[in-house]
Amino acid sequence: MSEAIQHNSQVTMTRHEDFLRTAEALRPSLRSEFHQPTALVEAHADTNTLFGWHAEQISSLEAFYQRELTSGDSVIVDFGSHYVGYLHFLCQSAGSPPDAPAHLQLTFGETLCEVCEPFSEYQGWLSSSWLQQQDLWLDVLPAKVELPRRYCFRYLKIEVKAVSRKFRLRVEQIQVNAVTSATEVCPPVPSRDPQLQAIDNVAVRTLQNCMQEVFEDGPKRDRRLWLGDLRLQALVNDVTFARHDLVRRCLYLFAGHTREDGMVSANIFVQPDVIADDTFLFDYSLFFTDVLYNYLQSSGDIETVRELWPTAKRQIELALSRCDASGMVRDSNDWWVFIDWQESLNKQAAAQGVLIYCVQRAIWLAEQFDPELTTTLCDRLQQLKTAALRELWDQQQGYYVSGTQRQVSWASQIWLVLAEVGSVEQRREIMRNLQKNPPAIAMNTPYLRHHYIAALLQCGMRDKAIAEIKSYWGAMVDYGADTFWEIFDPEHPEFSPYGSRLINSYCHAWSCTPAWFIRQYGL
Ligand code: RAM
Repeated sequence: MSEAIQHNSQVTMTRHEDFLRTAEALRPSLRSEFHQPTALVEAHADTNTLFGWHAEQISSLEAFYQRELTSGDSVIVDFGSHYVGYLHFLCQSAGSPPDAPAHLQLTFGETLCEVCEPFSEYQGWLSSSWLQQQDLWLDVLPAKVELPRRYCFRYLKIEVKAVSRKFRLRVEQIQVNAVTSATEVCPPVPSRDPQLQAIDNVAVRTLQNCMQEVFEDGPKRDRRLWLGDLRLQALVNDVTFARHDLVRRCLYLFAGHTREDGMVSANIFVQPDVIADDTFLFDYSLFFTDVLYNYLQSSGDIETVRELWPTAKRQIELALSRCDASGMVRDSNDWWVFIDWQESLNKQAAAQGVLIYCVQRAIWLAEQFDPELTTTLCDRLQQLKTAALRELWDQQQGYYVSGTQRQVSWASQIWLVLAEVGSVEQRREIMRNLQKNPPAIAMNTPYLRHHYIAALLQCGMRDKAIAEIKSYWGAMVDYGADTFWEIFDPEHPEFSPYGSRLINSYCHAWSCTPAWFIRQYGL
């Protein structure tokens, strides 16, 4: 897997204690709510479903609570929707006094396939320790079980690995104590379109379940604050839960632990202490500026933005230092920029687009916080745009090309359109061309799809944007998604950038943006 994240343990990092203190003071308290399962289900292999399984309801919860389980028994409990939280249940014995410990294995699935396909067969390149499973040995029965680990699931498989022949087990009072930092109320979706309403509903739940002590990318994996995900979550948060304080906290977390030269990391750990990861991505660092700019628009909090502007400015300076004398971002083969999970994608053109997009936001911020810098930034913006047109535009194909192989991809078009390179008519023509003559290097994640929809809307192609939201996110809803998935390629349901779909996240921050499109644009 050539795209596997590379780490560099040699980097020296700097802590900015004032910023970290501000972030700590903004740590949210979590709201919790108990939920019970809805039924017991049985999984059947089914090639007509996307992931190969369908659930059939086989018993009520009440009936299950009467059932006596013995070694080898296995059941799947369905919670009816996706939850993030702590599992509680009561385990009783039946028959003779329990003369041996009870060994249970619990497996948690955001989707049915995770509780049906054995984790032992997992061969992806991300650690298998992400797969959600827990063994329990209960020495004393009855036992009130409260799992200390947070899990993320709709389905819970309970397997009785071993009890003695003299007694059986009854499981009762199963509950999840679901947690989130999202507010209890969310404004209703204004759309009258039932399909968009359904999509919005799933999108809002996705965001809600990712909102914990930080905006997590996915509550199953990586359970972590990533800048690229934060940027999209903050947009959806603006039009739903409006927890601007959580966005503010996340901005201070990124600014609080940087590389020695000031570059912000691509992601942050917050336990046991704040630690910026040693992964640095060109686009993610640049997005600090965009998140800050949007935060100012939605919160009006001038003081925070004044304090964090130097961090944003530094990201722009560092990114500009990657450009050659002609104003082109230098390409390379290592994992330097994200854009999409797409192994064959050449990312130079898209990176140029991201840089232009973020320099524009930096100019808007500089006008207010650093007016003397504005002219220099405007000159650089012009230089970057001119270079993009001169070096990347291929008049004959009607597309931008990328890298020495002059590759044509969706990502390059989308990002250079979002960067507002070329005339308005030229940008519209590119978006139309993507329909007529789709590049082979496709979009692999809802993350890049988000940018595609944004580009359509920016070009005034509202109907097309709605149709695309419906066909892509609507398809996930039709496939039964309770929350939106990290990865979805309807043509290749097996696709995972990590080598197995068992480890994909099925409640993923970057997929929740239809709620922003629907609410912000009044779709
Ligand atoms: C994965 C996660 C995360 C994303 C990074 C680049 O680890 O899915 O959301 O931002 O990749």
